[in-house]
Amino acid sequence: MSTGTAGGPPTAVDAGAHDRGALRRLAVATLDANWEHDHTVPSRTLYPHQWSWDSAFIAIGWSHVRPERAWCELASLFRAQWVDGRVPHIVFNPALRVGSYFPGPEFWESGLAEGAPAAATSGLIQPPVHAPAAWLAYRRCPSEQARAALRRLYPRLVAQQRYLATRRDVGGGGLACIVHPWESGLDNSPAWDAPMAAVPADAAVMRAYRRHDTAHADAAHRPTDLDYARYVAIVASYRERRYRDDDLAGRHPFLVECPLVNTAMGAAEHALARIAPLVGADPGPHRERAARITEALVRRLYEPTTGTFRPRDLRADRLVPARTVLGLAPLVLPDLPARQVSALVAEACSPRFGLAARMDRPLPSHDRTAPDFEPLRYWRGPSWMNVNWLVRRGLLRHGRPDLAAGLRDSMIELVARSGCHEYFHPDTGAGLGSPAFGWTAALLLDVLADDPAG
Ligand code: 2M8
Repeated sequence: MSTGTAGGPPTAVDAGAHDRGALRRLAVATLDANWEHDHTVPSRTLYPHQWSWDSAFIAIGWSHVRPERAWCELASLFRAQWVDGRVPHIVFNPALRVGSYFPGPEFWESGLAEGAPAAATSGLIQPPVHAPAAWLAYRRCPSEQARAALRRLYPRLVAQQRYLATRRDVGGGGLACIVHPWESGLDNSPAWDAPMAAVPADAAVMRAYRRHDTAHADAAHRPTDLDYARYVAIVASYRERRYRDDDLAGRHPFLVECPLVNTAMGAAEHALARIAPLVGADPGPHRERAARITEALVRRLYEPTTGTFRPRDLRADRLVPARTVLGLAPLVLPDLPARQVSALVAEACSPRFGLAARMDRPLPSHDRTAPDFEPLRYWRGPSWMNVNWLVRRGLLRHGRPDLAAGLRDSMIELVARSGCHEYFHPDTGAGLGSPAFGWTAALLLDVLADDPAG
């Protein structure tokens, strides 16, 4: 039933069979193969270190099969938290050779920054989905050990939120801004094209570096050299000031309020409100902050004439034009007002995203009808398991189990057909990117477990 390469994890399950047991085994084998002493790598080839939001999704998967690993995963990530509260988007494994990933620790120079941890890390963040992950892991498998782990994590999760809500509120409107497209997790989304176009860069700069990704994945599926030249230039600007956030507004080339990052920040406050009583803390302030974040999201990122949430480019002071899947993220918020919920469901069910109770194609990462929709290129069209998972949770939250079921079937179908790939062709469902990818396996376990019949 499952196929595999000698010594490696299995790679696919007979597409027709939909044998839930085989799918589960495939997912567990993928996570096991990516486990690395105290964390799980997203991919042995493309991403051999620890990534921040990957670890949160992966912890949810571990909670279904080896709950102690869920807590170990989160604990190892938060050991690399900076003194200011930021949780770095990459924690580098010192045992790996130089050049095993670009940009590696020698590029980031985190050790020169004040308040950086002993481990080498990047200086950026990713969507703060860790508190919801911790809450789900606890709820899935509550125990004294789990409660003790939550007690240790809680102050760190609070510090992470404080960092985002204070140092990163560059726009002053109650939302956190991202200072690099990598912070969104949707690196080369068309959402970033307008703000990125204003970053001066020359693709030839990349001749000085060796990209690691294009040695392991088709270059036509990855960001371009010009994208990378801009990524490098934005990091250089932040690194020059040792990743300080004090005068970002005046000088930093990329400052954007992202709907996904801010939705995650709001969802984190909701999760902390559930965790607080378990660890002897007051849930009240979390509830208040959650309400303020939702209100700020609607005020600053919702565009009423199109009924969409879009990122706000703080440098240009306008919403970006692209309608990407990032705009569906606020559905996750339980207190999103009914008007915005209806608008997002309409957007998701439109031909742009094709959500349905019976989906004929998977949910894409970008508007299918847009001229810059690219079915093969990374975050510019392909379907991703983590985004599907978030949208599905939002649909369940807002009373649309019919649509949530359609999305769930589509997610299961993708893995049954193609294996635990990093992302999938949005028309054919063919697997793209890394073949044995951590969060795909983890979130598959979670959606499988959600079905009493599964
Ligand atoms: C991708 O991002 C990294 C940079 O952080 C890369 O392209 O090298 C993104 O898909 C990101 O969301 C993800 O966390 C990371 C590891 O899976 O890979």
